[in-house]
Amino acid sequence: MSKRAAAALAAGAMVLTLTACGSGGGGGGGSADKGSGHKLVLGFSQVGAESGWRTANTKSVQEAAKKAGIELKFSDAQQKQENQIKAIRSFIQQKVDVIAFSPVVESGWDTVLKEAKDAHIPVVLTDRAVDSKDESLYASFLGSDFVAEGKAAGDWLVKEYAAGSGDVNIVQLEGTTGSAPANDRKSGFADAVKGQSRFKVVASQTGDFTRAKGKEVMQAFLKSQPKIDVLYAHNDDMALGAIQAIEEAGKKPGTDIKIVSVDGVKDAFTAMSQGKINYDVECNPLLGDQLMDLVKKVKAGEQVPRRIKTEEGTFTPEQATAALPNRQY
Ligand code: GYE
Repeated sequence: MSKRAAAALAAGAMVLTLTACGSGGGGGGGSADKGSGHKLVLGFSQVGAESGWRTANTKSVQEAAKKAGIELKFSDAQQKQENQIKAIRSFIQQKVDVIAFSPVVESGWDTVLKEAKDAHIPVVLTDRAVDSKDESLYASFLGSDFVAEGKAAGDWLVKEYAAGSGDVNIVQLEGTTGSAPANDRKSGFADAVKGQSRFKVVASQTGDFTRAKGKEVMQAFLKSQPKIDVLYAHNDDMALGAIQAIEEAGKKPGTDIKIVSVDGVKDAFTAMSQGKINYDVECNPLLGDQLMDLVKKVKAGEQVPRRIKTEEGTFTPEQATAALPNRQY
């Protein structure tokens, strides 16, 4: 039986018990709801397991749910929107208390979000945003400012080349097509170099946030582009894949081709300490505790902010090397 139905039954049973005066028509038969200790049930649809960032994020969510005493129904969408839509519909059917999800792409959510709303199940967005115009379709969005991240990467580049005046040829490895971090990291970066025609993005293609695709696309860039000065990768995993491609092509990553990336995962910090990545913009995956807090508040009907931004920094190789021993992800 669903929690909600069980709760309704239990409430009905209480009224019955009162009128029937101790006839003991208990409504609690076999349900996990013990007395008043109803465990909040959260349905969580994760993007996939495409990157080190994602693995850390999943772990954070799972650990935080346990700590908060929340029953987590976890579903991995393997980077496919249709899987997420299916998972959300299944959560609705199971009548979970709250649904949280990290949308693979930004668009195409209105129908399923409307279904959740009609079922009176609040939805919290975590990590990635949707482009729905109707703000009543979700309670809050917890995650990073991806435009600011892209801007920070571009600002670094402008400073790095401040002394020269020649053209700077940039190749860009984009995240998953249509995803909020790919869209925003691209536009934030473009904004930072806008109006300075010497910064030329000579090739830009998706690497789907994975090492394998990052490597594959970088190999193609190396073949098609006669001169590459800089690689801007929308995440560390693609940068790490690209580093392999660059090395296999007999070039030195970080020297022959400068690399600026986003995330700040441990493996990237290691690469930075070896001089292979020049700058990394942090994106914090440890959202679990904040998410559970938000979920509880939403369920309790408390007012929550529509947008909660994650705090994050940037790292030079020296800073990354110093942070490496204590890096959690
Ligand atoms: O940067 C990337 C992951 O949505 C912020 O998704 C997240 C991004 C992260 O695959 O590594």
